Amino acid sequence: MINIKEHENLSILNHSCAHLLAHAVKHLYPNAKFWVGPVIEEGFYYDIDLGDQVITDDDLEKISKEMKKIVKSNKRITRIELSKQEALDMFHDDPYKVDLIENMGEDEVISAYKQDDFIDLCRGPHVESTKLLKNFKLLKHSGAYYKGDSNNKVLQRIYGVCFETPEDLEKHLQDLEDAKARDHRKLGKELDLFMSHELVGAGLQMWLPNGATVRMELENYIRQKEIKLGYHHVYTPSLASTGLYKVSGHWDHYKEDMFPVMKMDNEELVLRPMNCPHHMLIFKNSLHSYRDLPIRIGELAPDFRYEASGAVCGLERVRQMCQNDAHLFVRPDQIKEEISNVVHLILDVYKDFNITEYKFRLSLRDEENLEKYAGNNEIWDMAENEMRRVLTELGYDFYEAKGEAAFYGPKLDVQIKTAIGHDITLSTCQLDFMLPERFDLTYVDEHGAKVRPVVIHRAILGTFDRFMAYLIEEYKGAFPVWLAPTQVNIIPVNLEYHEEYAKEIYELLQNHDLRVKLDDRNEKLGYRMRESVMNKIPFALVLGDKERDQGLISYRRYGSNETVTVSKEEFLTLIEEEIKNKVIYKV
Ligand code: TSB
Ligand code: ZN
Repeated sequence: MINIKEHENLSILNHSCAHLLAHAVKHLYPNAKFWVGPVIEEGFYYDIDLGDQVITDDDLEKISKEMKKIVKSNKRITRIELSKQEALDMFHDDPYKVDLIENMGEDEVISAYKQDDFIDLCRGPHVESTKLLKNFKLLKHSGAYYKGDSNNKVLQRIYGVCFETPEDLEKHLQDLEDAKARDHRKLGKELDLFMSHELVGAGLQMWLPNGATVRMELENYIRQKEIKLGYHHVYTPSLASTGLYKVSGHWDHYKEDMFPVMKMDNEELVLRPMNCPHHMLIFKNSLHSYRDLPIRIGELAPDFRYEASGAVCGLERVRQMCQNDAHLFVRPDQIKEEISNVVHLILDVYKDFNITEYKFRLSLRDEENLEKYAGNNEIWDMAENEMRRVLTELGYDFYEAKGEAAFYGPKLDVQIKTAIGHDITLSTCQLDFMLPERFDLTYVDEHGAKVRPVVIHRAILGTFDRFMAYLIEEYKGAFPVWLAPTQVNIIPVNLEYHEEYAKEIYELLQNHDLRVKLDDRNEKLGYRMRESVMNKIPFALVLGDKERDQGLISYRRYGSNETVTVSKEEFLTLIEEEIKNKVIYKV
């Protein structure tokens, strides 16, 4: 999808369209007052005060019609420049505009744009006539607090988008439809992957058998990879005493994101938001020589974060998650190689899942809010420079983002854009000089002296929750065979004549460790075939007279209308090869 904000012509068009929207609203609701109408990545919106009125879908229709009228009447759009006083006089009956003007400099030239009987403050530029705005669409409406502050009044926000040609608009609307159909929350329901329930609570998802099967495959997959790379896996508890987080610094810098304390007898326990403190104690549990490093402690570990209820989103942002976590304890001279190993692992994994659209983000501290971070400036400068140097030397393209670091150090985050346009972190690799200090971790160097290791925190699949959300959207719910909850659906053409052979094939495939279903319901063949497609099962086997008499298998792949007939052995080889090679069959 196009990023309208970054595209100059489209940005002007959308900005002008926001005025067109306000113009139409003013005609229909003469008492309307206008706050701001910015261009955003997806088009534009305008925040409007309509008194007590709440905009409905019908209102959107009406406004859209009025906008079309103004487009048709071909009004010239002209720029006017005003002094601050002139602007205050002109907009005196609109408190929102007065607020904007009052915040401008005394000597600033204030510009406004006029089209027929409507005038609005704006820097511009704008198109020269309303007739150029005919390819627009109002998309949705919502409430929005004035200035984003929940103590303020709720304004009516109307979203829209505008393009140069009807074809561009059509394509964009189609893209939006496609994105909606891919939304993992919608597919998660349709494919019985996961569910939530208000009695459990917001942001707390339950993985149904289909989703759990995919997750088990993912867990086995990443664990095996890590074992080969010299990781050691552990299990640690999800609860710990508050004392642990006082030592780690979570108490001072991360408390807002944690669930409140549970008091019991003389203990104070909390649900952990991260696994690092437990892993620090595991490292500290034994003596280490410089020859033992790097030590890589991995865990598929549940964490709990108090995400705002408005921010939770399906599996993408949850309050209980399971990280594909590891902490690497390294010598300073091993930092570069170990970060490089982590990035290689990320890229290797992305190849298996065909993840190609991602960006590396170097997440740095926010120098204006230093209280958010542990440690001093000197150590932060050193950590950030080290991370930047390593990434540059390794030749990776990355952009920098201030204020996105963890409280203990800078991160290399791998950012992706979800189907519905969220920018989220999938994988992460973080450089930490703070926790080794706070936990007083040491190893013995070649001279027999005790020295500090450095810690690299990393999550390749991030969390299984978020990774699953991503996969559902990426594959549009049609998982490759190795991940699919059901890999083969066996459909006997006629139960009376073909069920026995269907059962024989069912057992054969089960004995080869395939996930098979036998659809022996007394339903029409076409119905059972359609359902197999709806469930996005990679292989549907249709077994009739020919297959039974000659001992063959006829299969149809998800996404194809072609039926292919092969021997049993050929089918087994085909599917086992696809599983082994993690083939992604493009629909
Ligand atoms: C990598 N201590 C490190 C760890 O060792 C850590 O917790 N890093 S994190 O805070 O960045 O979280 C790791 C990953 O979890 C993120 O990269 C992101 O992919 C995922 N994640 C974070 N918050 C959520 C959430 N609320 N729901 C689902 N996944 C999340
Ligand atoms: Zn960590």
